[in-house]
Amino acid sequence: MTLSNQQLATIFNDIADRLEIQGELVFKVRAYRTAAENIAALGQPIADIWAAGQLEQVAGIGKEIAKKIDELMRTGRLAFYERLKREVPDGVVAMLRVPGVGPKRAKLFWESLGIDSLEALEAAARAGKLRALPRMGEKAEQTILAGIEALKQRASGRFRLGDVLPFAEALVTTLRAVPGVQRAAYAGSLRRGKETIGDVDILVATRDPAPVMQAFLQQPGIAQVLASGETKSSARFENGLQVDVRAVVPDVWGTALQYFTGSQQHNIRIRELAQRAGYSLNEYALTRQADGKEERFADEAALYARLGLAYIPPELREDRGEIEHAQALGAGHVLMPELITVNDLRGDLQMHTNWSDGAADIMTMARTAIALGYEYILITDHTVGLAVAHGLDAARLREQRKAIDAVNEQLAAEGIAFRVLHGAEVEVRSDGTLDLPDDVLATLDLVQISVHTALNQPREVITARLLRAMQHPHVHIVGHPAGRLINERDGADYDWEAVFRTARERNIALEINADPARLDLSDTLARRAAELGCVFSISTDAHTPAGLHNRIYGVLTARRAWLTPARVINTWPLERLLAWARRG
Ligand code: DGT
Ligand code: CA
Ligand code: CA
Ligand code: ZN
Repeated sequence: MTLSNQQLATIFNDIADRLEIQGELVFKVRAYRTAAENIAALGQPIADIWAAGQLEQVAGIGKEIAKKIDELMRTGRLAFYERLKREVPDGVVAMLRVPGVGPKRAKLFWESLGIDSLEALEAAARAGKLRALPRMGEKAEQTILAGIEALKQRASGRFRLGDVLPFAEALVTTLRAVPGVQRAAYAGSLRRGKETIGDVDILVATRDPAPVMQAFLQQPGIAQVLASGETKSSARFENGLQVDVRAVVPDVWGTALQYFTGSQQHNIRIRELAQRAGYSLNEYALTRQADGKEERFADEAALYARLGLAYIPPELREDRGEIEHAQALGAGHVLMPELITVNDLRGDLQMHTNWSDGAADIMTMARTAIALGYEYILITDHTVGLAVAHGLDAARLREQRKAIDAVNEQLAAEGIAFRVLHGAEVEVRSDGTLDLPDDVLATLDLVQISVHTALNQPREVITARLLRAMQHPHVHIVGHPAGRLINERDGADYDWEAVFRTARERNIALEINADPARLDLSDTLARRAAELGCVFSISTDAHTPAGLHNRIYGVLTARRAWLTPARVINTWPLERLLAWARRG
Protein backbone atom coordinates (compact mmCIF):
# COMPACT_ATOMS: atom_id res chain seq x y z
CA MET A 1 0.00 0.00 0.00
CA THR A 2 1.54 3.27 -1.08
CA LEU A 3 0.24 6.34 0.62
CA SER A 4 1.11 9.75 -0.73
CA ASN A 5 2.51 12.40 1.57
CA GLN A 6 -0.76 14.31 1.29
CA GLN A 7 -2.87 11.27 2.19
CA LEU A 8 -0.74 10.58 5.22
CA ALA A 9 -0.85 14.20 6.33
CA THR A 10 -4.64 14.14 6.02
CA ILE A 11 -4.88 11.05 8.21
CA PHE A 12 -2.66 12.57 10.90
CA ASN A 13 -4.60 15.81 10.92
CA ASP A 14 -7.80 13.84 11.24
CA ILE A 15 -6.33 11.88 14.14
CA ALA A 16 -5.37 15.17 15.80
CA ASP A 17 -8.93 16.50 15.36
CA ARG A 18 -10.48 13.42 16.92
CA LEU A 19 -8.03 13.30 19.80
CA GLU A 20 -8.69 16.96 20.48
CA ILE A 21 -12.44 16.36 20.60
CA GLN A 22 -11.81 13.55 23.06
CA GLY A 23 -9.91 16.03 25.22
CA GLU A 24 -6.52 14.37 24.74
CA LEU A 25 -3.41 16.10 26.10
CA VAL A 26 -2.26 19.07 24.08
CA PHE A 27 1.24 17.77 23.40
CA LYS A 28 -0.07 14.51 21.96
CA VAL A 29 -2.41 16.33 19.62
CA ARG A 30 0.38 18.64 18.61
CA ALA A 31 2.68 15.71 17.78
CA TYR A 32 0.24 14.54 15.09
CA ARG A 33 -0.22 18.02 13.68
CA THR A 34 3.54 18.59 13.50
CA ALA A 35 4.04 15.26 11.77
CA ALA A 36 1.28 16.08 9.27
CA GLU A 37 2.80 19.47 8.50
CA ASN A 38 6.31 18.11 8.01
CA ILE A 39 5.19 15.19 5.87
CA ALA A 40 3.12 17.47 3.62
CA ALA A 41 6.15 19.72 3.15
CA LEU A 42 8.63 16.91 2.39
CA GLY A 43 10.41 17.09 -0.95
CA GLN A 44 10.37 13.31 -1.51
CA PRO A 45 7.81 10.52 -1.12
CA ILE A 46 7.44 9.42 2.48
CA ALA A 47 6.98 5.88 1.09
CA ASP A 48 10.60 5.92 -0.16
CA ILE A 49 11.86 7.09 3.22
CA TRP A 50 9.85 4.35 4.89
CA ALA A 51 11.22 1.73 2.46
CA ALA A 52 14.75 2.91 3.29
CA GLY A 53 13.98 2.56 7.01
CA GLN A 54 14.72 6.23 7.68
CA LEU A 55 11.40 7.54 8.98
CA GLU A 56 12.76 8.72 12.32
CA GLN A 57 15.27 10.96 10.58
CA VAL A 58 12.42 13.11 9.31
CA ALA A 59 11.84 16.19 11.46
CA GLY A 60 8.67 15.85 13.53
CA ILE A 61 8.52 12.05 13.29
CA GLY A 62 9.35 10.25 16.50
CA LYS A 63 9.22 6.59 17.46
CA GLU A 64 5.44 6.47 18.05
CA ILE A 65 4.51 8.12 14.78
CA ALA A 66 7.08 6.11 12.82
CA LYS A 67 5.38 2.93 14.11
CA LYS A 68 2.01 4.17 12.90
CA ILE A 69 3.35 5.05 9.45
CA ASP A 70 4.93 1.60 9.27
CA GLU A 71 1.62 -0.11 10.11
CA LEU A 72 -0.19 1.99 7.49
CA MET A 73 2.41 1.31 4.81
CA ARG A 74 2.54 -2.42 5.49
CA THR A 75 -1.15 -3.17 6.02
CA GLY A 76 -2.98 -0.16 4.56
CA ARG A 77 -4.73 0.17 7.92
CA LEU A 78 -4.12 1.63 11.35
CA ALA A 79 -5.94 -0.04 14.23
CA PHE A 80 -5.52 3.01 16.46
CA TYR A 81 -7.11 5.26 13.82
CA GLU A 82 -9.98 2.90 13.18
CA ARG A 83 -10.83 2.80 16.87
CA LEU A 84 -10.72 6.60 16.99
CA LYS A 85 -13.08 6.81 14.02
CA ARG A 86 -15.54 4.60 15.82
CA GLU A 87 -15.28 6.65 18.99
CA VAL A 88 -15.70 10.08 17.38
CA PRO A 89 -18.23 10.20 14.52
CA ASP A 90 -17.27 11.91 11.24
CA GLY A 91 -20.11 14.40 11.64
CA VAL A 92 -18.67 15.63 14.93
CA VAL A 93 -15.29 16.20 13.27
CA ALA A 94 -17.05 18.04 10.43
CA MET A 95 -18.35 20.59 12.95
CA LEU A 96 -14.77 21.81 13.46
CA ARG A 97 -14.92 23.40 10.01
CA VAL A 98 -17.59 25.82 11.25
CA PRO A 99 -16.08 29.16 12.29
CA GLY A 100 -16.86 29.51 15.98
CA VAL A 101 -16.79 25.78 16.69
CA GLY A 102 -13.59 24.35 18.19
CA PRO A 103 -12.99 20.91 19.70
CA LYS A 104 -14.42 21.89 23.06
CA ARG A 105 -17.69 23.06 21.59
CA ALA A 106 -17.95 20.13 19.19
CA LYS A 107 -17.56 17.83 22.19
CA LEU A 108 -20.10 19.82 24.19
CA PHE A 109 -22.74 19.77 21.41
CA TRP A 110 -22.19 16.09 20.79
CA GLU A 111 -22.25 14.97 24.42
CA SER A 112 -24.99 17.21 25.74
CA LEU A 113 -27.36 17.29 22.75
CA GLY A 114 -26.26 14.29 20.68
CA ILE A 115 -25.40 16.53 17.71
CA ASP A 116 -23.30 14.50 15.29
CA SER A 117 -23.63 16.28 11.95
CA LEU A 118 -23.59 19.76 10.41
CA GLU A 119 -27.29 19.39 9.60
CA ALA A 120 -28.11 18.57 13.23
CA LEU A 121 -25.97 21.50 14.36
CA GLU A 122 -27.80 23.88 12.06
CA ALA A 123 -31.20 22.59 13.17
CA ALA A 124 -30.27 22.91 16.85
CA ALA A 125 -28.97 26.47 16.32
CA ARG A 126 -32.12 27.46 14.44
CA ALA A 127 -34.27 25.98 17.18
CA GLY A 128 -32.36 28.03 19.78
CA LYS A 129 -31.07 24.95 21.59
CA LEU A 130 -27.40 25.90 21.68
CA ARG A 131 -27.69 29.15 23.57
CA ALA A 132 -28.55 27.52 26.90
CA LEU A 133 -25.37 25.43 26.97
CA PRO A 134 -22.43 26.45 29.19
CA ARG A 135 -20.30 29.30 27.75
CA MET A 136 -22.68 29.74 24.84
CA GLY A 137 -25.47 32.33 24.59
CA GLU A 138 -27.56 33.83 21.84
CA LYS A 139 -24.67 35.66 20.19
CA ALA A 140 -22.48 32.54 20.02
CA GLU A 141 -25.42 30.66 18.54
CA GLN A 142 -25.85 33.32 15.84
CA THR A 143 -22.11 33.20 15.10
CA ILE A 144 -22.37 29.46 14.55
CA LEU A 145 -25.34 29.84 12.21
CA ALA A 146 -23.45 32.46 10.21
CA GLY A 147 -20.45 30.14 10.19
CA ILE A 148 -22.49 27.28 8.74
CA GLU A 149 -23.79 29.61 6.05
CA ALA A 150 -20.25 30.76 5.23
CA LEU A 151 -19.13 27.15 5.06
CA LYS A 152 -21.82 26.24 2.54
CA GLN A 153 -20.79 29.18 0.43
CA ARG A 154 -17.12 28.40 0.64
CA ALA A 155 -17.89 24.89 -0.58
CA SER A 156 -19.24 26.35 -3.80
CA GLY A 157 -16.82 29.28 -3.80
CA ARG A 158 -19.73 31.56 -4.67
CA PHE A 159 -22.14 33.57 -2.57
CA ARG A 160 -25.86 33.97 -3.07
CA LEU A 161 -26.87 37.31 -4.55
CA GLY A 162 -29.12 38.04 -1.57
CA ASP A 163 -26.27 37.61 0.91
CA VAL A 164 -24.05 40.03 -0.98
CA LEU A 165 -26.21 42.85 -2.34
CA PRO A 166 -27.24 44.52 0.96
CA PHE A 167 -23.69 44.25 2.26
CA ALA A 168 -22.21 45.79 -0.90
CA GLU A 169 -24.81 48.56 -0.91
CA ALA A 170 -23.89 49.52 2.63
CA LEU A 171 -20.21 49.54 1.72
CA VAL A 172 -20.81 51.68 -1.36
CA THR A 173 -22.83 54.14 0.74
CA THR A 174 -19.97 54.38 3.21
CA LEU A 175 -17.37 54.99 0.50
CA ARG A 176 -19.56 57.53 -1.28
CA ALA A 177 -19.50 59.63 1.89
CA VAL A 178 -15.69 59.82 1.97
CA PRO A 179 -14.54 63.39 1.23
CA GLY A 180 -13.54 63.90 -2.40
CA VAL A 181 -15.55 60.95 -3.72
CA GLN A 182 -17.68 61.90 -6.71
CA ARG A 183 -19.17 58.51 -7.53
CA ALA A 184 -19.13 55.01 -6.10
CA ALA A 185 -20.78 51.86 -7.39
CA TYR A 186 -20.49 48.12 -7.29
CA ALA A 187 -19.58 46.56 -10.62
CA GLY A 188 -18.88 42.93 -11.65
CA SER A 189 -21.36 40.08 -11.44
CA LEU A 190 -23.21 41.90 -8.66
CA ARG A 191 -24.11 44.81 -10.92
CA ARG A 192 -25.19 42.30 -13.56
CA GLY A 193 -27.53 40.74 -10.96
CA LYS A 194 -26.13 37.22 -11.28
CA GLU A 195 -27.61 34.60 -8.96
CA THR A 196 -24.24 33.94 -7.33
CA ILE A 197 -21.29 36.23 -6.79
CA GLY A 198 -17.61 35.26 -6.77
CA ASP A 199 -16.32 38.51 -5.32
CA VAL A 200 -17.44 42.10 -5.02
CA ASP A 201 -15.86 44.75 -7.25
CA ILE A 202 -16.36 48.32 -6.07
CA LEU A 203 -15.38 51.33 -8.13
CA VAL A 204 -14.89 54.86 -6.78
CA ALA A 205 -14.35 58.08 -8.73
CA THR A 206 -12.09 60.52 -6.90
CA ARG A 207 -8.94 62.60 -7.36
CA ASP A 208 -7.84 61.70 -3.86
CA PRO A 209 -7.85 57.90 -3.41
CA ALA A 210 -5.94 57.70 -0.11
CA PRO A 211 -8.88 58.41 2.23
CA VAL A 212 -11.04 55.92 0.25
CA MET A 213 -8.53 53.12 0.72
CA GLN A 214 -8.16 54.04 4.36
CA ALA A 215 -11.92 54.06 4.95
CA PHE A 216 -12.31 50.71 3.24
CA LEU A 217 -9.56 48.97 5.19
CA GLN A 218 -11.03 50.26 8.45
CA GLN A 219 -14.37 48.56 7.82
CA PRO A 220 -15.55 46.31 10.62
CA GLY A 221 -15.55 42.59 9.85
CA ILE A 222 -12.39 42.45 7.74
CA ALA A 223 -10.64 39.15 8.42
CA GLN A 224 -7.64 39.65 6.15
CA VAL A 225 -6.23 42.44 4.01
CA LEU A 226 -5.18 40.87 0.72
CA ALA A 227 -3.80 43.96 -0.98
CA SER A 228 -3.45 47.61 -0.07
CA GLY A 229 -2.20 49.89 -2.81
CA GLU A 230 -2.65 53.55 -3.66
CA THR A 231 -5.66 53.01 -5.92
CA LYS A 232 -6.59 49.38 -5.28
CA SER A 233 -7.27 47.46 -2.11
CA SER A 234 -8.63 44.05 -1.50
CA ALA A 235 -9.86 42.37 1.66
CA ARG A 236 -11.57 39.22 2.82
CA PHE A 237 -14.38 39.68 5.33
CA GLU A 238 -15.21 37.30 8.18
CA ASN A 239 -18.02 35.72 6.18
CA GLY A 240 -15.44 34.72 3.55
CA LEU A 241 -16.49 37.32 1.00
CA GLN A 242 -13.71 39.08 -0.90
CA VAL A 243 -14.11 42.72 -1.84
CA ASP A 244 -11.90 44.65 -4.31
CA VAL A 245 -12.04 48.44 -4.23
CA ARG A 246 -10.53 50.47 -7.06
CA ALA A 247 -10.29 54.25 -7.30
CA VAL A 248 -10.14 56.02 -10.67
CA VAL A 249 -10.13 59.68 -11.69
CA PRO A 250 -13.64 60.93 -12.50
CA ASP A 251 -13.06 61.45 -16.22
CA VAL A 252 -12.45 57.72 -16.83
CA TRP A 253 -15.45 56.60 -14.77
CA GLY A 254 -17.35 55.43 -17.85
CA THR A 255 -14.62 53.20 -19.28
CA ALA A 256 -13.71 51.82 -15.85
CA LEU A 257 -17.29 51.02 -14.85
CA GLN A 258 -17.90 49.35 -18.20
CA TYR A 259 -14.71 47.31 -17.90
CA PHE A 260 -15.25 46.13 -14.34
CA THR A 261 -18.93 45.37 -14.83
CA GLY A 262 -18.11 42.71 -17.39
CA SER A 263 -18.99 40.09 -18.14
CA GLN A 264 -15.64 39.07 -19.42
CA GLN A 265 -17.33 37.51 -22.49
CA HIS A 266 -19.22 40.71 -23.16
CA ASN A 267 -16.04 42.78 -22.81
CA ILE A 268 -14.10 40.60 -25.21
CA ARG A 269 -16.72 41.31 -27.87
CA ILE A 270 -16.73 45.04 -27.09
CA ARG A 271 -12.96 45.21 -27.39
CA GLU A 272 -13.11 43.39 -30.72
CA LEU A 273 -15.54 46.00 -32.01
CA ALA A 274 -13.15 48.77 -30.96
CA GLN A 275 -10.21 47.00 -32.56
CA ARG A 276 -12.00 46.52 -35.84
CA ALA A 277 -12.54 50.29 -35.93
CA GLY A 278 -8.83 50.88 -35.34
CA TYR A 279 -8.89 51.47 -31.59
CA SER A 280 -7.79 49.71 -28.45
CA LEU A 281 -9.93 49.78 -25.34
CA ASN A 282 -8.93 49.30 -21.74
CA GLU A 283 -10.33 50.35 -18.37
CA TYR A 284 -9.05 53.91 -18.86
CA ALA A 285 -9.51 54.96 -22.44
CA LEU A 286 -10.29 54.30 -26.05
CA THR A 287 -7.02 54.80 -27.93
CA ARG A 288 -6.65 55.35 -31.66
CA GLN A 289 -4.04 52.90 -32.84
CA ALA A 290 -2.76 55.09 -35.69
CA ASP A 291 -1.56 57.95 -33.50
CA GLY A 292 -2.18 56.96 -29.87
CA LYS A 293 -4.83 59.66 -29.41
CA GLU A 294 -6.86 58.91 -26.25
CA GLU A 295 -10.56 59.45 -25.64
CA ARG A 296 -11.91 59.28 -22.12
CA PHE A 297 -15.52 58.67 -21.11
CA ALA A 298 -17.00 60.02 -17.93
CA ASP A 299 -20.07 57.85 -18.34
CA GLU A 300 -20.80 54.44 -19.76
CA ALA A 301 -23.56 55.46 -22.16
CA ALA A 302 -21.16 57.73 -24.05
CA LEU A 303 -18.74 54.86 -24.49
CA TYR A 304 -21.40 52.52 -25.90
CA ALA A 305 -22.59 55.29 -28.21
CA ARG A 306 -19.05 56.00 -29.40
CA LEU A 307 -18.79 52.34 -30.40
CA GLY A 308 -21.99 52.65 -32.42
CA LEU A 309 -24.04 50.66 -29.92
CA ALA A 310 -27.26 51.26 -28.06
CA TYR A 311 -26.71 51.43 -24.30
CA ILE A 312 -26.84 47.91 -22.86
CA PRO A 313 -28.25 47.49 -19.32
CA PRO A 314 -25.76 45.61 -17.10
CA GLU A 315 -28.03 42.58 -16.59
CA LEU A 316 -27.88 41.86 -20.34
CA ARG A 317 -24.08 41.95 -20.63
CA GLU A 318 -23.43 38.23 -20.99
CA ASP A 319 -22.75 37.95 -24.74
CA ARG A 320 -26.12 36.30 -25.23
CA GLY A 321 -27.15 38.34 -28.27
CA GLU A 322 -27.21 41.77 -26.65
CA ILE A 323 -24.33 43.12 -28.75
CA GLU A 324 -26.01 42.24 -32.05
CA HIS A 325 -29.24 43.86 -30.85
CA ALA A 326 -27.40 46.97 -29.67
CA GLN A 327 -25.64 47.25 -33.03
CA ALA A 328 -28.91 46.98 -34.90
CA LEU A 329 -30.49 49.69 -32.76
CA GLY A 330 -27.45 51.96 -32.98
CA ALA A 331 -25.94 54.76 -30.91
CA GLY A 332 -28.21 56.99 -28.86
CA HIS A 333 -30.77 54.30 -28.09
CA VAL A 334 -31.21 52.05 -25.08
CA LEU A 335 -31.48 48.31 -25.54
CA MET A 336 -34.77 47.17 -24.03
CA PRO A 337 -35.76 50.41 -22.28
CA GLU A 338 -38.93 48.55 -21.29
CA LEU A 339 -36.98 45.92 -19.29
CA ILE A 340 -38.95 45.24 -16.12
CA THR A 341 -38.15 47.22 -12.95
CA VAL A 342 -39.24 46.91 -9.33
CA ASN A 343 -41.63 49.82 -9.83
CA ASP A 344 -43.58 47.84 -12.41
CA LEU A 345 -44.75 45.32 -9.81
CA ARG A 346 -48.30 45.95 -8.57
CA GLY A 347 -48.44 43.00 -6.23
CA ASP A 348 -46.86 39.85 -4.91
CA LEU A 349 -48.45 36.50 -5.72
CA GLN A 350 -46.77 34.12 -3.33
CA MET A 351 -46.56 34.48 0.44
CA HIS A 352 -47.26 32.48 3.57
CA THR A 353 -48.99 33.54 6.76
CA ASN A 354 -49.40 32.03 10.19
CA TRP A 355 -52.23 29.97 8.73
CA SER A 356 -49.47 27.62 7.53
CA ASP A 357 -45.72 28.07 8.07
CA GLY A 358 -45.48 31.87 7.82
CA ALA A 359 -44.65 34.10 10.79
CA ALA A 360 -47.20 36.89 10.43
CA ASP A 361 -50.97 37.25 10.09
CA ILE A 362 -52.77 38.27 6.91
CA MET A 363 -53.23 41.89 7.94
CA THR A 364 -49.53 42.34 8.75
CA MET A 365 -48.54 40.99 5.34
CA ALA A 366 -51.12 43.26 3.71
CA ARG A 367 -49.90 46.39 5.49
CA THR A 368 -46.28 45.60 4.61
CA ALA A 369 -47.30 45.19 0.97
CA ILE A 370 -49.21 48.48 1.07
CA ALA A 371 -46.07 50.21 2.37
CA LEU A 372 -44.18 48.77 -0.62
CA GLY A 373 -46.66 50.51 -2.92
CA TYR A 374 -48.56 47.38 -3.97
CA GLU A 375 -52.20 47.25 -5.06
CA TYR A 376 -52.80 43.60 -4.27
CA ILE A 377 -51.31 40.44 -2.81
CA LEU A 378 -52.16 36.78 -3.14
CA ILE A 379 -52.06 34.71 0.04
CA THR A 380 -50.74 31.26 -0.85
CA ASP A 381 -50.52 29.15 2.27
CA HIS A 382 -49.56 25.53 1.91
CA THR A 383 -52.21 22.87 1.46
CA VAL A 384 -52.91 19.76 3.47
CA GLY A 385 -50.42 17.52 1.65
CA LEU A 386 -47.49 19.43 3.10
CA ALA A 387 -48.00 18.35 6.69
CA VAL A 388 -44.68 19.78 7.90
CA ALA A 389 -45.95 23.25 7.02
CA HIS A 390 -49.40 22.79 8.66
CA GLY A 391 -51.04 22.81 5.24
CA LEU A 392 -54.67 23.85 4.96
CA ASP A 393 -57.55 21.51 4.10
CA ALA A 394 -60.84 22.55 2.48
CA ALA A 395 -62.46 23.53 5.79
CA ARG A 396 -59.57 25.72 6.90
CA LEU A 397 -59.39 27.31 3.45
CA ARG A 398 -63.06 28.28 3.87
CA GLU A 399 -62.23 29.83 7.23
CA GLN A 400 -59.26 31.61 5.74
CA ARG A 401 -61.49 33.11 3.07
CA LYS A 402 -63.58 34.71 5.82
CA ALA A 403 -60.44 36.08 7.47
CA ILE A 404 -59.31 37.57 4.14
CA ASP A 405 -62.76 39.10 3.56
CA ALA A 406 -62.51 40.71 7.00
CA VAL A 407 -59.07 42.16 6.20
CA ASN A 408 -60.37 43.57 2.91
CA GLU A 409 -63.36 45.12 4.67
CA GLN A 410 -61.12 46.69 7.29
CA LEU A 411 -58.79 48.18 4.67
CA ALA A 412 -61.75 49.48 2.66
CA ALA A 413 -63.14 51.10 5.81
CA GLU A 414 -59.78 52.86 6.20
CA GLY A 415 -60.07 54.13 2.64
CA ILE A 416 -57.09 52.11 1.40
CA ALA A 417 -57.43 50.85 -2.19
CA PHE A 418 -55.88 47.45 -1.81
CA ARG A 419 -57.04 43.90 -2.30
CA VAL A 420 -55.97 40.71 -0.56
CA LEU A 421 -56.58 37.80 -2.90
CA HIS A 422 -57.13 34.26 -1.72
CA GLY A 423 -54.91 31.58 -3.21
CA ALA A 424 -52.99 28.53 -2.11
CA GLU A 425 -49.72 26.79 -2.83
CA VAL A 426 -51.23 23.46 -3.76
CA GLU A 427 -49.16 20.29 -3.46
CA VAL A 428 -48.50 18.32 -6.60
CA ARG A 429 -48.55 14.71 -5.41
CA SER A 430 -45.97 12.28 -6.76
CA ASP A 431 -48.47 11.02 -9.38
CA GLY A 432 -49.37 14.51 -10.61
CA THR A 433 -52.73 14.78 -8.85
CA LEU A 434 -53.34 17.76 -6.58
CA ASP A 435 -54.07 17.40 -2.90
CA LEU A 436 -57.34 19.39 -3.02
CA PRO A 437 -60.33 18.67 -5.27
CA ASP A 438 -61.14 20.93 -8.22
CA ASP A 439 -64.32 22.29 -6.63
CA VAL A 440 -62.30 23.58 -3.68
CA LEU A 441 -59.69 25.13 -5.98
CA ALA A 442 -62.53 26.80 -7.88
CA THR A 443 -63.30 28.92 -4.80
CA LEU A 444 -59.82 30.51 -4.85
CA ASP A 445 -58.93 33.70 -6.75
CA LEU A 446 -55.71 32.21 -8.12
CA VAL A 447 -54.18 28.78 -7.68
CA GLN A 448 -50.48 28.11 -7.55
CA ILE A 449 -49.18 24.55 -7.73
CA SER A 450 -45.77 23.45 -6.46
CA VAL A 451 -43.70 20.31 -6.41
CA HIS A 452 -42.00 19.90 -3.02
CA THR A 453 -41.56 16.14 -2.80
CA ALA A 454 -39.78 13.42 -4.82
CA LEU A 455 -37.87 16.04 -6.79
CA ASN A 456 -35.39 13.39 -7.85
CA GLN A 457 -37.83 11.39 -9.97
CA PRO A 458 -36.42 10.50 -13.41
CA ARG A 459 -37.00 13.02 -16.19
CA GLU A 460 -39.93 11.24 -17.88
CA VAL A 461 -41.68 10.58 -14.57
CA ILE A 462 -41.39 14.06 -13.09
CA THR A 463 -42.17 15.75 -16.40
CA ALA A 464 -45.33 13.67 -16.84
CA ARG A 465 -46.24 14.43 -13.24
CA LEU A 466 -46.03 18.20 -13.65
CA LEU A 467 -47.75 18.15 -17.05
CA ARG A 468 -50.59 16.17 -15.53
CA ALA A 469 -50.90 18.67 -12.68
CA MET A 470 -51.00 21.51 -15.20
CA GLN A 471 -54.06 19.93 -16.85
CA HIS A 472 -56.22 20.65 -13.78
CA PRO A 473 -58.76 23.30 -14.78
CA HIS A 474 -58.09 25.85 -12.03
CA VAL A 475 -54.29 26.07 -12.10
CA HIS A 476 -52.86 29.55 -12.75
CA ILE A 477 -49.23 29.53 -11.65
CA VAL A 478 -46.45 26.97 -11.23
CA GLY A 479 -44.43 28.00 -8.17
CA HIS A 480 -40.61 27.72 -8.05
CA PRO A 481 -40.74 25.38 -11.05
CA ALA A 482 -37.30 23.75 -10.81
CA GLY A 483 -37.31 23.26 -7.04
CA ARG A 484 -33.62 24.06 -6.77
CA LEU A 485 -31.86 25.61 -3.79
CA ILE A 486 -28.79 27.58 -4.83
CA ASN A 487 -25.59 26.14 -3.33
CA GLU A 488 -27.63 23.30 -1.81
CA ARG A 489 -29.41 21.21 -4.39
CA ASP A 490 -30.04 21.15 -8.12
CA GLY A 491 -33.61 21.32 -9.28
CA ALA A 492 -35.67 18.54 -10.81
CA ASP A 493 -34.65 17.16 -14.20
CA TYR A 494 -37.66 18.32 -16.26
CA ASP A 495 -38.03 18.27 -20.00
CA TRP A 496 -38.28 22.05 -19.90
CA GLU A 497 -39.38 22.46 -23.49
CA ALA A 498 -42.41 20.28 -22.76
CA VAL A 499 -43.17 22.17 -19.53
CA PHE A 500 -42.93 25.54 -21.29
CA ARG A 501 -45.07 24.43 -24.23
CA THR A 502 -47.75 23.20 -21.85
CA ALA A 503 -47.60 26.41 -19.84
CA ARG A 504 -48.10 28.33 -23.06
CA GLU A 505 -51.00 26.15 -24.23
CA ARG A 506 -52.75 26.21 -20.86
CA ASN A 507 -51.92 29.89 -20.31
CA ILE A 508 -50.31 29.09 -16.97
CA ALA A 509 -47.79 31.55 -15.54
CA LEU A 510 -44.35 30.34 -14.47
CA GLU A 511 -43.03 31.82 -11.28
CA ILE A 512 -39.70 33.55 -10.93
CA ASN A 513 -39.35 32.97 -7.21
CA ALA A 514 -37.45 35.91 -5.73
CA ASP A 515 -36.18 34.11 -2.65
CA PRO A 516 -32.39 34.50 -3.07
CA ALA A 517 -31.96 30.83 -2.18
CA ARG A 518 -34.23 29.88 -5.10
CA LEU A 519 -34.27 32.37 -8.01
CA ASP A 520 -36.40 29.80 -9.76
CA LEU A 521 -36.99 29.85 -12.73
CA SER A 522 -33.41 30.86 -13.36
CA ASP A 523 -32.50 33.64 -15.78
CA THR A 524 -31.69 31.30 -18.67
CA LEU A 525 -34.74 29.05 -18.21
CA ALA A 526 -37.04 32.07 -17.95
CA ARG A 527 -35.57 33.52 -21.11
CA ARG A 528 -36.22 30.30 -22.99
CA ALA A 529 -39.78 30.15 -21.63
CA ALA A 530 -40.33 33.73 -22.78
CA GLU A 531 -39.11 32.81 -26.27
CA LEU A 532 -41.77 30.09 -26.28
CA GLY A 533 -44.43 32.66 -25.37
CA CYS A 534 -44.95 31.99 -21.66
CA VAL A 535 -46.03 34.51 -19.04
CA PHE A 536 -44.54 34.84 -15.56
CA SER A 537 -45.15 35.91 -12.00
CA ILE A 538 -42.39 37.42 -9.88
CA SER A 539 -43.11 36.66 -6.23
CA THR A 540 -41.16 36.51 -3.03
CA ASP A 541 -42.57 33.39 -1.35
CA ALA A 542 -42.26 35.50 1.82
CA HIS A 543 -42.69 33.71 5.13
CA THR A 544 -42.23 36.98 7.06
CA PRO A 545 -43.15 40.60 6.34
CA ALA A 546 -39.46 41.38 5.64
CA GLY A 547 -39.42 38.62 3.05
CA LEU A 548 -41.52 40.79 0.73
CA HIS A 549 -38.44 42.97 0.20
CA ASN A 550 -36.73 40.14 -1.67
CA ARG A 551 -38.62 41.19 -4.80
CA ILE A 552 -35.47 42.92 -6.10
CA TYR A 553 -33.75 39.56 -6.60
CA GLY A 554 -36.65 38.28 -8.66
CA VAL A 555 -36.68 41.44 -10.75
CA LEU A 556 -32.92 41.22 -11.40
CA THR A 557 -33.36 37.61 -12.52
CA ALA A 558 -36.25 38.64 -14.79
CA ARG A 559 -34.13 41.42 -16.29
CA ARG A 560 -31.39 38.89 -17.01
CA ALA A 561 -34.13 36.90 -18.80
CA TRP A 562 -34.92 39.98 -20.96
CA LEU A 563 -38.47 40.20 -19.55
CA THR A 564 -40.77 43.16 -20.03
CA PRO A 565 -43.68 44.01 -17.69
CA ALA A 566 -46.21 42.92 -20.32
CA ARG A 567 -45.18 39.32 -19.71
CA VAL A 568 -45.35 39.48 -15.92
CA ILE A 569 -48.86 39.01 -14.57
CA ASN A 570 -48.26 40.85 -11.29
CA THR A 571 -47.46 44.04 -13.17
CA TRP A 572 -51.00 43.99 -14.52
CA PRO A 573 -53.82 46.03 -12.95
CA LEU A 574 -56.00 43.97 -10.62
CA GLU A 575 -58.96 43.84 -13.01
CA ARG A 576 -56.82 42.49 -15.82
CA LEU A 577 -55.22 39.92 -13.53
CA LEU A 578 -58.63 38.71 -12.33
CA ALA A 579 -60.00 38.56 -15.86
CA TRP A 580 -57.00 36.45 -16.85
CA ALA A 581 -57.59 34.21 -13.83
CA ARG A 582 -61.27 33.63 -14.68
CA ARG A 583 -60.51 32.44 -18.20
CA GLY A 584 -61.69 28.99 -17.17
P1 DGT B 1 -17.51 36.80 -10.23
O1 DGT B 1 -16.71 37.71 -9.37
O2 DGT B 1 -16.87 35.49 -10.48
O3 DGT B 1 -18.91 36.64 -9.75
O4 DGT B 1 -17.64 37.45 -11.69
P2 DGT B 1 -17.21 38.90 -12.20
O5 DGT B 1 -17.86 39.07 -13.52
O6 DGT B 1 -17.50 39.92 -11.15
O7 DGT B 1 -15.67 38.73 -12.47
P3 DGT B 1 -14.38 39.35 -11.77
O8 DGT B 1 -14.63 39.78 -10.36
O9 DGT B 1 -13.29 38.38 -11.98
O10 DGT B 1 -14.04 40.62 -12.65
C1 DGT B 1 -14.91 41.73 -12.69
C2 DGT B 1 -15.01 42.24 -14.08
O11 DGT B 1 -13.75 42.77 -14.51
C3 DGT B 1 -15.34 41.17 -15.09
O12 DGT B 1 -16.71 40.94 -15.19
C4 DGT B 1 -14.77 41.76 -16.35
C5 DGT B 1 -13.55 42.49 -15.86
N1 DGT B 1 -12.38 41.66 -16.03
C6 DGT B 1 -11.65 41.09 -15.07
N2 DGT B 1 -10.62 40.41 -15.57
C7 DGT B 1 -10.72 40.54 -16.89
C8 DGT B 1 -9.95 40.05 -18.00
O13 DGT B 1 -8.97 39.35 -17.85
N3 DGT B 1 -10.39 40.40 -19.24
C9 DGT B 1 -11.48 41.18 -19.43
N4 DGT B 1 -11.87 41.47 -20.65
N5 DGT B 1 -12.20 41.63 -18.43
C10 DGT B 1 -11.82 41.33 -17.19
CA1 CA C 1 -16.61 39.93 -9.08
CA1 CA D 1 -12.93 40.81 -8.65
ZN1 ZN E 1 -43.11 26.22 -2.06
